[in-house]
Amino acid sequence: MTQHPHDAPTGAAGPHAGSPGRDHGHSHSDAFATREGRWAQLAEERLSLYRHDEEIERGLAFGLPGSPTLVDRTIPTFSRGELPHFAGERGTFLNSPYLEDVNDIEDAEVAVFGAPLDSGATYRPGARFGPQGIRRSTNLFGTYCYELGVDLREQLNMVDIGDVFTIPGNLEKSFDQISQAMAHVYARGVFPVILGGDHSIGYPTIRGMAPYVDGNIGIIHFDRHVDTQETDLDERMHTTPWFHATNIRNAPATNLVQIGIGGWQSPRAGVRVGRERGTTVITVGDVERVGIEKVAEVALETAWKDAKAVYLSFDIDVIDAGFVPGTGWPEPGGLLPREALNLVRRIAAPGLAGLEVVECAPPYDWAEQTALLSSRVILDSLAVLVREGRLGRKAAVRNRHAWGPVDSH
Ligand SMILES: [Mn+2]
Repeated sequence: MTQHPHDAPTGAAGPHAGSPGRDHGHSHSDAFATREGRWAQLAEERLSLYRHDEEIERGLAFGLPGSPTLVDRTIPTFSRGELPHFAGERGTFLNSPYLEDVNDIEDAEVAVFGAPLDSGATYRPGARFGPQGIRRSTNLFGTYCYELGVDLREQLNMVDIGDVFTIPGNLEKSFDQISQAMAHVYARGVFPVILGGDHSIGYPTIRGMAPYVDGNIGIIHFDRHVDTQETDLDERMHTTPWFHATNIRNAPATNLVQIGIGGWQSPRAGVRVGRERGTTVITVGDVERVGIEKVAEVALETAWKDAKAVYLSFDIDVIDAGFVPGTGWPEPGGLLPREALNLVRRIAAPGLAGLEVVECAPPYDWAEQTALLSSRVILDSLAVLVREGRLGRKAAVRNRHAWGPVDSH
């Protein structure tokens, strides 16, 4: 990675890889000393403040210095940059830089984009507002995560490239638009993060990246529903993405792992397809019985078997309906948020090729809780990818307002 003097080193340095600083304190056992809480206290010290300081300088230049009565001279007159979190509509995912000209995408390492589509919904619509709701929910997050020991603003060259122009009256044209967008990002070596949209987008996203993967793609799919039937209500809907995605030559069903499946919304047609094609289904009961660590291990083993890339498709309805009212098919009895985030962190660790979070429908949401959890799935995945050294290595060359590592001059 390009290393700026102010940049913190990244790399496989999680709490379970050992304590970054030798802690020979006597009040706790060694095991306690290597725990996450202590590890993170030490890890924070190594994170740079370079992008933070740069943002404050820019804020003062563009937003004018604050009034003379303010003691904190980093505060501008007009809010620019991160603070305060309640001021204005920040607009992009986590307030990351907006990239208007997508021809410049190669300058970034990660591109976030929305696929605002709910024409594939067979029950509640509203996921077309998902990208908007997810972005807005990130207004209350900072760029630093305590227990993951990562600051995305300092470590990850991420941009928000806005939304795909979907065609609400025509799913197939929308799929074509989404595949074309995905191909544009993925073919240029940029890591895609897609804000859904209903789950029908799972097919066009895989279709867009597949030609650029030199080998098989494994898919790790979190959902209460299998989504493997061929059609629903006579069309390719949000209940059908994996039937069509696993018809793609290098996205075999045997590399499809489905976690959190269960409940009373399972069309039997999809179950038959999964049985015939050999998908791997892990229920919420399986997660309870064998535990998160083992489930993550099995999922990774299956998805990565003879594969070159693994893609994460996360349907927010995999989480118990009590936590995610704002979704197209709420299903009680799903994963707890803590379980889901723990699983996602383990699944991201060996590396991902991209990820999507789908089925967040803000019109049914309360207090932004579904959008907040959707954002957490993305943020936690990215932070783990950075911490493990899978992302966070590419410095921007052209973007003056970029995040992430800085080229050594
Ligand atoms: Mn679902």
